[in-house]
Amino acid sequence: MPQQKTILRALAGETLPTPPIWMMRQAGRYLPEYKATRAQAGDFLSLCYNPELAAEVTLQPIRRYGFDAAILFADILLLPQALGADLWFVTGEGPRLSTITDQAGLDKLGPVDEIDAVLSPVYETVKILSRELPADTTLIGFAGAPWTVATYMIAGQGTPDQGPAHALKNENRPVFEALLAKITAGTIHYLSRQIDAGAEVVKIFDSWAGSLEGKDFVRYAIEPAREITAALKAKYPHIPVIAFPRGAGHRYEGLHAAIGADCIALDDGVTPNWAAGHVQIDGCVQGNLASRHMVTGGKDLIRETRKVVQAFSNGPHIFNLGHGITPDADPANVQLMIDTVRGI
Ligand code: 1CP
Repeated sequence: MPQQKTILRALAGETLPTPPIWMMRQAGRYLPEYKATRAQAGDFLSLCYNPELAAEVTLQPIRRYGFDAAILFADILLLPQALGADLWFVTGEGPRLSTITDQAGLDKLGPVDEIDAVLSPVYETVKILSRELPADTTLIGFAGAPWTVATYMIAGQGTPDQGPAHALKNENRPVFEALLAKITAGTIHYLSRQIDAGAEVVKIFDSWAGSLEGKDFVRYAIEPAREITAALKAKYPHIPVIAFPRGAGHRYEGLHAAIGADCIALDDGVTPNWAAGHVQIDGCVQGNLASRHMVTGGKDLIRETRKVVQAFSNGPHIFNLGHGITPDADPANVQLMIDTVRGI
């Protein structure tokens, strides 16, 4: 049967007259309706583990803007929690986790095949969404990439330079690599269950890939993403994979083949013209308008949005931001971006 959903067509390599659109963090604090539902849930984690409310916040930006894809509302840090790490969120600061710095910490984690005991509400959210989404909207499941997830599990919080994770990598490589292997196995299991529940595409977020240098980038960013993609493709050959090694810079070149992904998501550290010539020539790309335009709006937003659309117009492209939309964004600027992409 020919594929009708625009996102799936772009992921299959089709060049469309208008790129399909969605936005990283499209369900989030810039939307008043998100804040209301989050308040109803009590806190962020309760929202993630409440299938009805998590489905509701996933649907909010679809109702408001008619995006071509919905992304499951959850967080990359639910997997560490399911593996046995303590996880909590400090209001106004962000996530906190118990830390892993040695073999003893690693040994405290539970087996991969027991993560569903914690994660089953997430699969329930996916099931609700696959029933309730409009027929032309694609449902994207996701997980963090092993390196990015490890940076939080090692440091116990977000870090500007991923210092603690680099330190463990350099000082105790066996423990570091065993942790990455565990997260990789957990991610394959977690994404498989999301697909079983109805996710039509999966995305692997490697937000901190850019801080890996030289061989480390290959070993700890490309290789785990390749392994996850290969395992999923063996079981679900028809499910497209989007890889997002944020901050890869010129190393974005060749990543479709190196990872085996159907789409490479680009941050705004590379220009659309460069990426069209060096990355999109190998397949679908996603991105890469700078998120700040959702705050600043106006003529700059229109000009830069057109630049992205124009640069990628000769190949498969999914319009997106270079990173997540921020809480201080103006919802009206999102509409202006969509209207500009769609030529309204
Ligand atoms: O207070 C709130 O309501 C929490 C804000 C928030 C939201 C809306 C967090 C905390 N996570 C999320 C949802 C989320 N996180 C989604 C849902 C789907 C959507 O995009 O709409 C997704 C895909 C993520 C992924 C995620 N979580 C990443 C990878 C992408 C990225 O932004 O780089 C990362 C690094 C996280 C960790 C995380 N979760 C939340 C915060 C504030 C952070 C970053 C913490 C830090 O580094 O300090």
